[in-house]
Amino acid sequence: MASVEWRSIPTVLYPQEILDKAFGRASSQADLVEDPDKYHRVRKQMNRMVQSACDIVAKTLNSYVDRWPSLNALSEFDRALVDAAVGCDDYKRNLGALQWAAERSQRISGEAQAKILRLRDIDGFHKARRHAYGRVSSVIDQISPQILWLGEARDVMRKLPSIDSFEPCIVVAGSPNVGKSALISALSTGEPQVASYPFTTKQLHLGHFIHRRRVYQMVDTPGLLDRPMKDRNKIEMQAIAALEHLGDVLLFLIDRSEQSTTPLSEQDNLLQEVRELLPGRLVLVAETKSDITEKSTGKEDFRISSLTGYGLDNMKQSLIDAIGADIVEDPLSLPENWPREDGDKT
Ligand SMILES: Nc1nc2c(ncn2[C@@H]2O[C@H](COP(=O)(O)OP(=O)(O)OP(=O)(O)O)[C@@H](O)[C@H]2O)c(=O)[nH]1
Ligand SMILES: [Mg+2]
Repeated sequence: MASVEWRSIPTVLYPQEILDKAFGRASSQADLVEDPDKYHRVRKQMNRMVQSACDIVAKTLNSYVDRWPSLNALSEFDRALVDAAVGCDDYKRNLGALQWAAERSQRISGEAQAKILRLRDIDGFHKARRHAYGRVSSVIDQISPQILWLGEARDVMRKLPSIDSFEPCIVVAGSPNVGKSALISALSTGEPQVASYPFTTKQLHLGHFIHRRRVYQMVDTPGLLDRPMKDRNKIEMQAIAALEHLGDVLLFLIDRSEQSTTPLSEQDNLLQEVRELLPGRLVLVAETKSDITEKSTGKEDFRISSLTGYGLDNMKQSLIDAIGADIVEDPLSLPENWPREDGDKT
């Protein structure tokens, strides 16, 4: 499964905009109708107007349904993010309402066209068209709260991190200011992406490096795994729980430098909490900012500096080994010394 491109969720038009677009295009369609006989012309025009207006309404609504990620197809992490960000139930219900309205609109179109077919006077054609427009407007009116909800949800979801759940992922945690973002930048090929978790104001960084054609993603956890869990609200806990489904290894950073804004004892407690929160998860610990700390205490798995690059290559290799994504043999590659078919067959 590739990552969900949250950024490409389409803009949702306002209810009135949807109607304006539909009626506007329908009018220009009617203008194209040519028939010297007024009776037939008007009949065709009214027919065309109803048909294209309803069509555009239905197509617009269905395009949202189609282009919004389907919850069932999401990874557990992404689903948990959507749930924490906007609520999965509302998400489903509101998209469902659009689908309903699209179907209604098609039905209204069919009914109006059948009616115009039966009518025998110009006035009747106009009336049938107006009636159909009225019905479509009232359908859009009815789902207007749902449309507005989706518009707002889109703005929230656009900022979610896009993580490919089928590629390795390193989750980087630790108290505020320990150097999480700096490390992701230092290890990243290119500029890290900036995203956000639901309901934290802090921006998270999403970086990656490539090793043997695999993309190793690194994701930041500011505002999530950076302070005691006891005073967390439900939604924050949910976002944290989402991390259970993400990542192959958790890299916990400890800052022993003078610069540290969190006492060491608190950082240790947090590490303990994180371990308990994500049981079964491989946790590796790195001491950061080695350029400004005293000699290694030897307590952590790694000692690094994102500033000077000290220890980074070594840690990166250990992470790759720990994840073990390489171990799976590429089924397309042949072992060395494999006899070639075009070789000597004599
Ligand atoms: N000397 C030194 N400073 C570092 C190093 N890594 C990060 N810093 C500094 O530490 C401060 C915090 O770094 P960030 O990477 O923003 O820390 P963070 O953990 O992402 O912080 P939050 O996102 O607020 O939780 C910045 O001023 C960095 O310049 C390092 O290896 N050496
Ligand atoms: Mg940061």
